[in-house]
Amino acid sequence: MKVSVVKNILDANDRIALENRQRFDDNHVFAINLMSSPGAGKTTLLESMGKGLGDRFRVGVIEGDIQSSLDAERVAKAGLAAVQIETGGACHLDANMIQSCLGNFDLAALDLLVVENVGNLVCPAEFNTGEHAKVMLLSVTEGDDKPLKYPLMFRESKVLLISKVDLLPHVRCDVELIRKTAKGLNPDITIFEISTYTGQGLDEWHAWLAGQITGGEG
Ligand SMILES: Nc1nc2c(ncn2[C@@H]2O[C@H](COP(=O)(O)OP(=O)(O)O)[C@@H](O)[C@H]2O)c(=O)[nH]1
Ligand SMILES: [Mg+2]
Repeated sequence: MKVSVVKNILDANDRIALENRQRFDDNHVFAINLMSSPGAGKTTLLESMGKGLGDRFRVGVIEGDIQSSLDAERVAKAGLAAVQIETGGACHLDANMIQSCLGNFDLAALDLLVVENVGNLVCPAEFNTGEHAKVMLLSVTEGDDKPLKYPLMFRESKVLLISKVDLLPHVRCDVELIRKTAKGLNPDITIFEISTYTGQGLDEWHAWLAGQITGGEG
């Protein structure tokens, strides 16, 4: 019984996700679902995208947090159109929550929409929000065993950003092992090593995004 209830919820979510996807496609918006555990650097990355992409593309952000509008305020300061969803306890965003706040954007005026999901390495990967790509961060401070412990998110993601590589001299983390394990789970995953503090890897990440926006499905 419990299993079928969960299945019904996921079916309903997928229906709404398809509607969201249609709206993104109709408006030529490339949409990504940005996921990681809390503190891996999602919002800081968005702030840097404001600088690195803001003059070329029009970027909108939906911020998902259990509580507070701090992240939306941060990215708005970086020049991106931002809307905050407070989930009030829910550990992930779903398609319905995204649909509810799409009306806050002029989608026709956007090139890229980024959904910053609630910090959590598990549940967000289970819910499709209608995005074209799931993108995840794993920071080097979290440990190189995480792909094996939380495989779903690595399987679902089109891109893995290994973040905070500036800290590598100070932590024991085998980046090659992360790459190998992630590729083992998902051979097609694209991997970038980034640091928003030093700027390492950001040009490559922005180039990937620009390629998706101009030549991709969005
Ligand atoms: N050393 C280092 N710290 C970072 C980097 N990116 C973000 N941080 C720090 O990590 C903490 C959490 O960042 P935040 O972007 O809020 O993470 P989020 O919870 O995933 O949105 C903050 O103190 C950031 O300054 C990075 O590239 N290198
Ligand atoms: Mg954040």
